[in-house]
Amino acid sequence: TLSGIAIYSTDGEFVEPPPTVPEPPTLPDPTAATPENMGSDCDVSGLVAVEDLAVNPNLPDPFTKLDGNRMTAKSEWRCRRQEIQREAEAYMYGFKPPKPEKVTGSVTSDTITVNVENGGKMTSFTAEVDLPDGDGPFPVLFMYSSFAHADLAKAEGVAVVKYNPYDVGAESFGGGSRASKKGAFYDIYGSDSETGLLVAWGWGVSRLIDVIEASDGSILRAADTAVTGCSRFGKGAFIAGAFDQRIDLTIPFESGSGGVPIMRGLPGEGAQSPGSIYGEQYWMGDAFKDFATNTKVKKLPIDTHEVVGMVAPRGLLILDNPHIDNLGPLSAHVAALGGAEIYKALGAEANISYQSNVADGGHCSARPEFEQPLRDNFAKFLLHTGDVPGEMNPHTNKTGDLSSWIDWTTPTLAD
Ligand code: MCU
Repeated sequence: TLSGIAIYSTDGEFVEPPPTVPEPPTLPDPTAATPENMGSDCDVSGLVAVEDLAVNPNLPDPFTKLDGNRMTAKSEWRCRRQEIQREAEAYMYGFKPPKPEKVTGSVTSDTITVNVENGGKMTSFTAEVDLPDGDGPFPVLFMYSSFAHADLAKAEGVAVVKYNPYDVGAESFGGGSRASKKGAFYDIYGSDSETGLLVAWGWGVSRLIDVIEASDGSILRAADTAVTGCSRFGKGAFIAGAFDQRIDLTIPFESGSGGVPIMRGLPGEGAQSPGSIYGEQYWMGDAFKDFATNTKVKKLPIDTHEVVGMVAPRGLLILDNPHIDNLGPLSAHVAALGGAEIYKALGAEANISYQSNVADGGHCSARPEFEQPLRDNFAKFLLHTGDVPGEMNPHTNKTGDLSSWIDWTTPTLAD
């Protein structure tokens, strides 16, 4: 970006620097859409310079394209989604690079090894495979570190792949910092990459999928994948699923600020603030610094209801906790409701679920209320043995009101 560079004309007069316009990464082959990002060939122009963004206290209209026209057909979603992705990258999370030049590795019944080469740099990381009983190949649940219901997944016939996100992007206690980012992602893209941890961690999941895809398919099924994590890893699981369209089911668990909850709602319910999520760790990209106050966050041209929409029409099961205000449970429900309007417009309303109607307030704990939704979602999106429609089931004390946040209506889109 060009911000902060003072430019002088030849006679020494100060010339206003051009506005900061975020630039998408250069793609190896801009005409090739990939299964990971099916809109990567869309021409996204018209991202607004940070200085020119207007304050909008409401949730932006997901259906208005960057050219100012509203969507009229479902077929426009592919490239509209790409616009949302580029905005999400440019203002919130940092850019996710396309698949590296070379990804190799191996899948065994206990380990996945990933080796990456790109631009003359190399790195590698591993993940632990935990297979259920019976004969494979099995669908896969990528689990960021741990998951209270991992045993349920295995009992349903889903392999659990335990991934340590800190191998791919280290937090401060692992020696990383915003000024000197650390981990496998940053080995390749540089310790000064402007991309935050949430996208870096998601990139790691994408590379695990690459390796499963390239394997002989006898152990794990690349075509049936899910991702979950809780708390900071709930933020990560949400972003992994939003940014890789190969992932069939995304399960953010008590993700809190920086995850599912609408950014604009955080201050009002006393949740972790935009400033705090920017400062605590480098979860968000460097670009989020321009939005990291309760006032500036209203200048974001998107909000997380549209990141929810990036998952559409794929499976999304949001597991939340209404008993901890710091997590922003009202804001999470509003994001789910706003995102569900995108699912509706695409005819995929049955694929999104929200469950926070739970008794136990313990952060990241196993809960009986989560068991049936998990079984139904595994059956529908991973095992192909069921088709139960998604359900929105917020706790009565933390039920959001979407109408107070929007000034747009959901269009009927042509097929
Ligand atoms: C809810 O996720 C985070 C939260 O954003 C942080 O402020 C806190 O320090 O850690 C939470 C977490 O990851 O807990 C395991």
